[in-house]
Amino acid sequence: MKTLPAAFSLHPSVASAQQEKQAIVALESTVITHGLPRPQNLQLAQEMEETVRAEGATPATIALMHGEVKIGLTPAELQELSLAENALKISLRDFASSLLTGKPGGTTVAGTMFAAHAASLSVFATGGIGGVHKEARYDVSTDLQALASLPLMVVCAGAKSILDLPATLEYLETMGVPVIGYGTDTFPEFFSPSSGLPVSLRLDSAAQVVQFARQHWVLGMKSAVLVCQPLPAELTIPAGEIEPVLRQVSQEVTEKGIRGQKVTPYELLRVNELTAGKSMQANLSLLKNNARLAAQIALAYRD
Ligand code: PSU
Ligand code: MN
Repeated sequence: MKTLPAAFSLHPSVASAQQEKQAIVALESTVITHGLPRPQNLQLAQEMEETVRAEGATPATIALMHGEVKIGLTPAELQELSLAENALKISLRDFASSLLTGKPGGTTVAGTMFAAHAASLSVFATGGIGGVHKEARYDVSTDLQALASLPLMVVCAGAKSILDLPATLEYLETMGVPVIGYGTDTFPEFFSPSSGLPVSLRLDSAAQVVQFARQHWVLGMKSAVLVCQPLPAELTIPAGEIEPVLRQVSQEVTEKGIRGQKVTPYELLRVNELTAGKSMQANLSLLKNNARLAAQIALAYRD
């Protein structure tokens, strides 16, 4: 195990799980600080941790609090984070800002991957990854850069069709990131019906995912393995319903001049409002599904 940078702090349950070589699943926290409203954010965070534990693995929710990079939170810290008014959204450029100001921060996919990798964790569950935005194609999420350079298995539900999905997949291909369809041949589009865009490989079990990742890394590859699990079909929102919403939200982003880190949280909020909460229901369900699969992968990886 590597020595952790001084600002890191491991929750005792994560430290002992590491010592005993138990399965650990890293969980992100932008979904808590910027992705979901209160009180659903805290409830979801607790349920994701419970889901991981129910599978026999240890959850490590990652966040920046009190000037530390915390790998695993206490129940009180999770609650404090969920209520924070001044939380920052922490991608790679934002760690030092949070540590120096002491402002709490929810880590994005990129931020969580960075901290998880520094703490020698290999499995991470999230909802959707960031990608190339439709409104401005030069707005490319740091998540893609992190996926290109940090060797973790990242379980997600694909990406939202609010993004430019063909461009996002091209970027991942360019950067050498395997995109695994878990039980699917096509890239899942979050709560929308499938994109029809091909993944690089379909796999159907946690054991196969682990075998693939080991092979990828044994070769010396440095990238993540992105595991994309579709939402159950009954929870997807029909194309005729979701597409006008996505178009409207995209137009609002352009008209209001929303840029940078604010784009994704604005879009999530508006899609939820315009679908009368359906998108959030789907989101909550897929986040827990992903936590479960990540735990199964972490268990298989330990063997
Ligand atoms: N997509 C979602 N829900 C989310 C995010 C993306 O459906 O909560 C969050 C994730 O934390 C992701 C981040 O890493 O937004 C991407 O933000 P940006 O585009 O600013 O990199
Ligand atoms: Mn973005």
